[in-house]
Amino acid sequence: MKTNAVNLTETEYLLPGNRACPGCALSLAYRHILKALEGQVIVTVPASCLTVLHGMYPVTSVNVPCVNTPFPSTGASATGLVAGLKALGKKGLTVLAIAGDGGTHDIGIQALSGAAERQEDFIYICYDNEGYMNTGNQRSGSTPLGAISGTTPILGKQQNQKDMTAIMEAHSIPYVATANASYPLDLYEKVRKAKAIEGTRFIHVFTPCPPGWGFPYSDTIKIGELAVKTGWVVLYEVEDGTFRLTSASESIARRGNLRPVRDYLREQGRFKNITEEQINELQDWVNARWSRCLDRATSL
Ligand SMILES: Cc1ncc(C[n+]2csc(CCOP(=O)(O)OP(=O)(O)O)c2C)c(N)n1
Ligand code: SF4
Repeated sequence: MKTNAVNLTETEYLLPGNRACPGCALSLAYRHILKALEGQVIVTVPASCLTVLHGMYPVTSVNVPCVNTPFPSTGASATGLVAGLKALGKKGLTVLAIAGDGGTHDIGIQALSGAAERQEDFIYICYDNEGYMNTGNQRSGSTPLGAISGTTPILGKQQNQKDMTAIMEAHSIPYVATANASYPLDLYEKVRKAKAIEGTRFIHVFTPCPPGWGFPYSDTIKIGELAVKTGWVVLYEVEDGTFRLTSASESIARRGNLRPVRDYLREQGRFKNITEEQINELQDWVNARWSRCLDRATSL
């Protein structure tokens, strides 16, 4: 049965009163990720906004066990947790490694790539707020072309983001998927699916960040939806090599009408100095990826 707002589990693992900013998409995504894992999970997380959300000892807003790991080591930490559970003969627990884009695309890529190549048995979720937000919005390998950040002031970043999901797919792991906090049920179902699969599973979750991206706290859901409606984010999964568009991306593919990427960019202060040339470059990038996705979506 498909998950909907009525049959979604009511149990909460992310409790009220966490330390994330108002309107943070990470809180919404994390809430649904933990619901999907039903508390049967050990989380490992490097320094990030998520560690801030978890809280400072002796208080925490999360009622699942969690290991804080050094920034480059999330894949290694998850590998060790899986080995430890096996040595203890403990079954039925999922190891969840979850890190930001800085901790995934850049600093944690080596440990993650090694673990995926060894087919270690854990779920890795990258929540992507397209910058090192916890330390004041420095540019990361996921910050887009033209975006202003703490380390790309005035002119914005001069390179576009790297496609981490494609990099993970190239590791031939059994499950990779993209998701978006504005589509929490799609995210929930992908985590449920990943939970039932053995081996390294990777989910990339788009999580808009109001203060870092320069939009009002009340617009988080709208920004996430616009990302999908313009093709900036494509919702899909690849299970054992089979590609499938999901949720709103699948509906758009059937109707065939992406909105211009300009509609997404103009809502955010970080793109206030973007040039026409850069907008055209981003539109070409979006178009090229969308047509690759349509070519792969055999079920359409
Ligand atoms: C080795 C190391 N370098 C730098 C830091 C400082 N630091 C802590 S959190 C953070 C930003 C993390 O960015 P990201 O992984 O994208 O997660 P986000 O903060 O955006 O949630 C940085 C640079 C650190 N803790 N360890
Ligand atoms: S800085 Fe951004 S990602 Fe971090 S807690 Fe605030 S809204 Fe969330």
